[in-house]
Amino acid sequence: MKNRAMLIGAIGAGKSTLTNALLGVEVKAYKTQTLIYYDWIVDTPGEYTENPMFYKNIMATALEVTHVFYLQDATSDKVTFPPGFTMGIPKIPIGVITKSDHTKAKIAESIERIRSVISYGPIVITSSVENIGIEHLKNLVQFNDMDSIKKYVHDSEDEKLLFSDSFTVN
Ligand SMILES: Nc1nc2c(ncn2[C@@H]2O[C@H](COP(=O)(O)OP(=O)(O)O)[C@@H](O)[C@H]2O)c(=O)[nH]1
Ligand SMILES: [Mg+2]
Repeated sequence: MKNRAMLIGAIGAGKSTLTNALLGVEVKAYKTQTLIYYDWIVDTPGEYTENPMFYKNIMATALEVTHVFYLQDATSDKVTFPPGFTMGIPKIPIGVITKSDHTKAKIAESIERIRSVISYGPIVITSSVENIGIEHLKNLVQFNDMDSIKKYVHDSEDEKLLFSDSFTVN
């Protein structure tokens, strides 16, 4: 299977804007009511994440991808994903904090939130508007195992790229 990422996150978290930034093209901006397949990205409706009734849709769509981007809006106080949510989805998890450029962005709080969702995996602080962290996301999707991802994160020495590891005590 070609490496592909599914984007999940609340309504307004920035999924469609991030899709544009990742693809480097302006795809039509509208409220995504259904799954939209682009080249290597699957954009999902925010309802999938906000309503547990749709979790089965997330599971089904996950079968078609290699990576899942879990979006946490830095400007939102909403708890988007239940703790440990990534454990139920057997695909490489990547935490994405969106809107880091925003004046109301709460980065530290967002990192803590996404850490509780991603027990073991990378977290990227991004801004689709200012093109921050976008390159890291593209690079991360090329890796097929977490050891390579962990090495990439450490070698990058970028404070906007973290690795969440709640399993290893050190
Ligand atoms: N400041 C800022 N605003 C953003 C960013 N990404 C998205 N937004 C805004 O957040 C709103 C929701 O974005 P959208 O991509 O439609 O969210 P979606 O519902 O998850 O697809 C829009 O008004 C975007 O302009 C960002 O990186 N920075
Ligand atoms: Mg959208």
